[in-house]
Amino acid sequence: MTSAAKTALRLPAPPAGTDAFAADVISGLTAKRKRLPPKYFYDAAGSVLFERITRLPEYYPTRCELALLGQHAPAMASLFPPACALIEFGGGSSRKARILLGAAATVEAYVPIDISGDFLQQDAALLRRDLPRLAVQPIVGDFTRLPDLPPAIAAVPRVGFFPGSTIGNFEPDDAAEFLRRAGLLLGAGSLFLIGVDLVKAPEILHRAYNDAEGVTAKFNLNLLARINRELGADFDLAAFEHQALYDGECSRIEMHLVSTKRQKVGICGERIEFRAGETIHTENSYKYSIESFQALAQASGWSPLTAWTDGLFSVHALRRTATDER
Ligand code: AVJ
Repeated sequence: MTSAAKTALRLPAPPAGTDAFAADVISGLTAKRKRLPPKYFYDAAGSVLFERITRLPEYYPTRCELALLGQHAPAMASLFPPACALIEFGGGSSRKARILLGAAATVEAYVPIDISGDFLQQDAALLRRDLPRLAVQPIVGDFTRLPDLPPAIAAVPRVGFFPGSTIGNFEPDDAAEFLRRAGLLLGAGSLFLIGVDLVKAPEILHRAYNDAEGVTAKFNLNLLARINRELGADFDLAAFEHQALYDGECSRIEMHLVSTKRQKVGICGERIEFRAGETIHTENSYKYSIESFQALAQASGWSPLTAWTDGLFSVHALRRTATDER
């Protein structure tokens, strides 16, 4: 087909959300230091790969958090106000919330907020089947934008739940801003349970993000595969390598995709040039000490109540002390 014939063809409208994705990809890849937002890891293929990561022997956070929730759910539940709503930010599945719900029988409503609509509805149906007295009211949306809560729970005290150390993906200033805004959403006196990965020996961190089986590498490279699939780009996946390194100064794991040669990539009519060795920064995963996270929370309108830890991971209970309202 000639290129004139190609352009004459009517292309189907891009799926909803593609414009924002394309805009973020172009702005990230035309920046001086190339970067891509980690929220785009989680398409269907990326979610399956992340699920595999959580079961890797080297990736301790999920196992540790599940064990902490299992052990301390009664203590956590004892902090819940009676007849409350549990609001989960970006959980993906209700696996962790179910542990809390099992220990806190008086929770009336469960409101998971996630961008993956299909998954959210499927999971909600299973939860309704298992816990028929619980009102399950999922919100499809970007949890970082803190959408309005369902009117049915307007008068119900809320408990926030933000597991998985996803808060580590934010820059510390943005994490503080998120905590402040989540406080406005959850309301005066509310409780917040947050999973936070801890600073530890760099070798343990390095192994967790450079697993022997190469699942994390596939997860990272899937971002380029997704850009090829959804935006019609021509990334050669064989010409990029996974890199994860711990920056002790910033207390963060950085993930990158390294261009193994000088190359050009076409995306949405743009030509993006790569030098040999140039990287795309795809993720930061900040690690905190118990004290550094509590200080961040305190500065963001929350007072630390308890932190449960096994030395590798931590789950924090915070009480809202700020009195400003939405
Ligand atoms: C889901 C953001 C917490 O930072 O450990 C796992 C994502 N990246 N392996 C993390 C991830 C590489 C994960 N979070």
